[in-house]
Amino acid sequence: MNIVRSLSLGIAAATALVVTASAGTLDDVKARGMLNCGSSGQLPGFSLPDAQGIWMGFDVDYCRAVAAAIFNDPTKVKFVALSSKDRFTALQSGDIDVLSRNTTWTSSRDTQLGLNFTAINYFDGQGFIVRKSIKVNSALELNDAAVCVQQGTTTELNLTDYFRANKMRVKVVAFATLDESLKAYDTGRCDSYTTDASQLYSVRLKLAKPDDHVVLPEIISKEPLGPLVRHGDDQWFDIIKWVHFALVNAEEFNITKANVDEQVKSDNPEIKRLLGTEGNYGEQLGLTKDWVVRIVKGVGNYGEVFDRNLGQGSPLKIARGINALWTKGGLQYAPPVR
Ligand SMILES: N[C@@H](CCC(=O)N[C@@H](CS)C(=O)NCC(=O)O)C(=O)O
Repeated sequence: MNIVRSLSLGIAAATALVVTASAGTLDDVKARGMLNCGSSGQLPGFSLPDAQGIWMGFDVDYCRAVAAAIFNDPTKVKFVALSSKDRFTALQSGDIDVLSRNTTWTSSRDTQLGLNFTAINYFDGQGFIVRKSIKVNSALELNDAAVCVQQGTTTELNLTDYFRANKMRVKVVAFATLDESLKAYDTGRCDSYTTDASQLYSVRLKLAKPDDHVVLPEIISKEPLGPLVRHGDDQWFDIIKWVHFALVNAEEFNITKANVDEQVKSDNPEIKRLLGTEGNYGEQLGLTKDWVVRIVKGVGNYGEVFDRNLGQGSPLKIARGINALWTKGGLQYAPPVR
């Protein structure tokens, strides 16, 4: 594979190894008593072990939600830290059951890796961070800038595309790990660091002096993020997809961690179907009737997961923006349970 092609996929060496899952991931996970979940482990708000080594974050909570649905226990997850470059091979090889790691859904990744994107749980877009001291207010003022970026990401190609489209020159300074690329930016080797906007808020917290930096207003790409599974196991694909839809539907019907026990008594037919007091929709997925009750008790609804990790209840304070529910003018919309 030539460099341009691998850059355009953002998938590096992962195409070399495409293994199709045998059906039965759910059975394997149950037999193991544990979900194997791949995530970054480096990004506050998305996935980061705390001082006790307990993984926390938005991507982490998606795996906890899956474990809650299967085991009625959100702690039954083994997290595997994966860099941008290694993430797809870990899923292809079966080291993990699901990849929940700030990963952008693109056509090439969806068709060339033997993997399936399940849903978009965060609508993101690429941005730039700069030191306030360089007095730049727009990405269009970055002509001739040195920009730090991480390899194996969609970020690399977007960066060169953007500068070319705007007839500007850029010096791309790419590293394999987040630590290296961020350090290079923090120590002044680069004028800017670029990644998905959500992650800019996250990595900013890792800089020596976060307040000395500003995120520029331009969003230069679409980065729809979501979890992935291997090809070849439609039941597992359905489960990961519907865990996301359950979280979003629970928010839409105002079912929260605090009120779910009350909501189970609701007469509203849509709530009854969602919480399993009517029908057998959980069983149709290979789970139990109360799968959504388990999820919400384990991690809360989509809005609670967002607020706690990324939103107002977190140090990142990211606005819901286009990740608001469709009923509030956003893009988060889940098909109905029926
Ligand atoms: N969404 C983009 C970028 C994702 C990405 O890997 N971003 C880097 C830069 S913030 C990252 O997560 N690094 C953390 C790590 O390697 O553990 C993609 O899917 O390619």
